[in-house]
Amino acid sequence: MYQLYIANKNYSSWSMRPWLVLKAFNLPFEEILLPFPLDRGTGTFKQKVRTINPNGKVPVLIDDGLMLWDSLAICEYLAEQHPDQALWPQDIKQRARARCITAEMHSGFPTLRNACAMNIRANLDDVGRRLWQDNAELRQDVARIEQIWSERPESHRFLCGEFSIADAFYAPMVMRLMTYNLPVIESTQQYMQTMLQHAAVKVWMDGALQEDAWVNYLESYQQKPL
Ligand SMILES: N[C@@H](CCC(=O)N[C@@H](CS)C(=O)NCC(=O)O)C(=O)O
Repeated sequence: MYQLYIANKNYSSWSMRPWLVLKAFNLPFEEILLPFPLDRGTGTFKQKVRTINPNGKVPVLIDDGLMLWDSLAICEYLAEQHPDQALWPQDIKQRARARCITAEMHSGFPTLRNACAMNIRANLDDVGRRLWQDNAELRQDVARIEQIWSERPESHRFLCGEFSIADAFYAPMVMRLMTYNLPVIESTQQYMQTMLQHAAVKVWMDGALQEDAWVNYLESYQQKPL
C-alpha cells in the first residue's frame, strides 16, 4: 500500500494534489499527517520530514522502499503504476493539454500563491477585496486561471473532461478563490461548483474543517480567535 505524508489539510496546498489523485481514483494508501509547527522554527515537523525526505517538504509518497518528494513526480508515478485508470485523460490531445496546464500550475502563479495562501476554513472576503484592488499581478494570475478553466471541453465538467491530475493541481486554487472571495466570471463559478461537489474534494475539505491547529505564520491576515 502507498504511504502519503502530508501536512495540515487546511493549509497544505501541495499535499492536497497527490492526496486528491489517490482518493479520486480509489488507490489504496495510508495517510500520514505531519502537522506544521505553530510558529516558524518550532515543533518537530522539519525533523520528522527530514527522516524520510532530506528536502524537508511534503508531500512525500513511499512505495515499496521508493521515496518520491514532488507532487507532480508523485502523480506521474501513480499514472504509470495504474495505466488502466485515466489519471491523465485518455484522449491524446486532452492529455497533452492536461500536462501543459498542470506544468503551468506547478511552476507558475507566484503572486496568487503568495498573496492568497490556502486557508480552507477562513473567510477572508475583506482581505480579498483589498488585494483585488491593489494588486494588478494578482488580477492577472486570476485572469489566466479563468482563461485555462474556460477552455475546458464541456462547461459543466472537469478541465480535460473527466477528473484528472490537472484538476487535482487546480483544486487548491478553487480553495483560494473561495476563501478570498475573488470576483470571478460565471464559467469559473461553474467549475468551482463542479470541484466542490467532487467526493474526494469534499473529504479533504471536511478534514480541513475538523482541524484546529492555528499556524501563526500562515495566518498573517487574521488574529487567532480567543
Ligand atoms: N515542489 C514541491 C513543493 C512542496 C512544498 O513546498 N511543500 C510545502 C507544504 S505546502 C512544505 O513542505 N513546506 C514546509 C517547509 O517549507 O518548511 C512539490 O511539488 O511537492
